[in-house]
Amino acid sequence: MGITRRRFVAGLAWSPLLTAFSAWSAAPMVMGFAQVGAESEWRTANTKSIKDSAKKEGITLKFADAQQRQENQVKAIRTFIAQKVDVIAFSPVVESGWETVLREAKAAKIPVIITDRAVRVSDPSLFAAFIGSDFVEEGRRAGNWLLERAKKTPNATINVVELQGTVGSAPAIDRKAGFEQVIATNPKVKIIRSQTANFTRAKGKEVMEAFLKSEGKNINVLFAHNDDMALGAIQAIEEAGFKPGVDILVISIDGIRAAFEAMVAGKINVTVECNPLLGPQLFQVARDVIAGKPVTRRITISESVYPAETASKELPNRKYY
Ligand code: GYE
Repeated sequence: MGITRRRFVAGLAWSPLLTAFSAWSAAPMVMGFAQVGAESEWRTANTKSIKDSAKKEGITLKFADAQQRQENQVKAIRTFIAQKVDVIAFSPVVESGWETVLREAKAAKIPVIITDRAVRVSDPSLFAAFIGSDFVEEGRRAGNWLLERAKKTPNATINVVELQGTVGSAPAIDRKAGFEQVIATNPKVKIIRSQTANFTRAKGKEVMEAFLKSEGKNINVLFAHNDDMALGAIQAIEEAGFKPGVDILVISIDGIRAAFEAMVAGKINVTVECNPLLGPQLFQVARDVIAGKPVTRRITISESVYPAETASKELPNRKYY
């Protein structure tokens, strides 16, 4: 098929149709994508969105799963450079430490698109665009929900325990900052314990167990940086004999299907949406970057807040697993 097509193109060399035709016959775009890992259902939905969109668009996708380790991502990016892919995209596990490998991509003239999590680099020309959510805003939204809720008990102190995402990752840093910024306006609301649980269910359960052991009844609210950690923590709360959603309010982020189910069951009070379905936009931007068209450098996704009262109505519409 390839040979026949090439001969046909050669025969058309004189034709004014050649330009249009060669666009059709050009090899499909090859993208190397270095994913964070498979730590959460958000991530599973994100990976599926990217793989499905690549297939739909006829793009050759080289996909690497870094298992939450930066060194694996760096290795994958170097492999993509050696393979001379057309474009590299990745979701950086942590914010810093990317300058060297991004300079290597630049030297090889391979454009880089960052998705989901941001990078901190001193030279903005090291990547072409960023597509993802405003994590600070997500943290603020979580904090605002709590301040509204706190109005019901104006004299009570509200002790919050926080399950942070991966240390050094943009969503962990930003969600914490946004949440703290908002709750700082109410001196009754205090974070009494805060620790990472690496965005996973297993760790969420483990760290919550430790919080419960040391703080017990003092805990009024759990703020988890993602739904998976909240779901793990809910198990710990139940095993300790408390009612999640009632004895301990549960606030989380992402909006995966399982969180909606937990809200319907009364175990999560609110989830702040973070949309993982970035595939279609990623390939649109990749095409524009390769074609040399100007692109928006920071493309943010619009998202909502879903309190438990909206959960049963919203559940059938949920797409993030
Ligand atoms: O919230 C979490 C995942 O980077 C936005 O990573 C993403 C976060 C998401 O593991 O569930």
